[in-house]
Amino acid sequence: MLDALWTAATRHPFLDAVRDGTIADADFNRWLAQDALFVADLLTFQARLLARVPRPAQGALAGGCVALVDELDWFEVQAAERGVDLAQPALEATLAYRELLQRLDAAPVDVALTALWVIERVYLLAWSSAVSGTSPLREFVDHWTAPGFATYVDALGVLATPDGKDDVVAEVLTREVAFWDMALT
Ligand code: HMH
Repeated sequence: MLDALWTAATRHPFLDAVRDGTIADADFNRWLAQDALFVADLLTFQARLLARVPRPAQGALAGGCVALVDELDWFEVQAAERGVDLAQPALEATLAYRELLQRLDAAPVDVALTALWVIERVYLLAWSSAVSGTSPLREFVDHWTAPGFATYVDALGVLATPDGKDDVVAEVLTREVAFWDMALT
């Protein structure tokens, strides 16, 4: 059941259309604005998690927070280039993901760290499926498949303890599928 969810969250018509260059601007721009909102929510979650992780996890978590701040800058540049107004209301899938992140604030640290690893690993795998070399959206694909991002995901993997945590893993993956679905509606 988890395998099927990993596949659904990392192989999606949205990503196929990005790879093939057939994605509609309106769909891509919708994803862009909602993902900027998600990244802001993720930063809130991660900053709070940083405050309670054990000492050996602080480096990866703190580096990730800085990367998310840089990412919000990057989203603003991309949105400006594409003429997208980022001041948009959060759609249903974004709100549902926000609700999950807020619940994870109160979850045990090991559960929250495992969720964070899934959140990032799923993005690395998802965008890897959109690699083509010719996509007009190559800059986005390159961003989410960069070696530095893969290294970060590996570092989170060392901290994650997914055994026996199928419920939270499934919940994150379900939110990811809904996020791609939203982009294509
Ligand atoms: C929906 N999941 C979603 N957006 C992201 N930017 C990431 C994961 C990775 O940070």
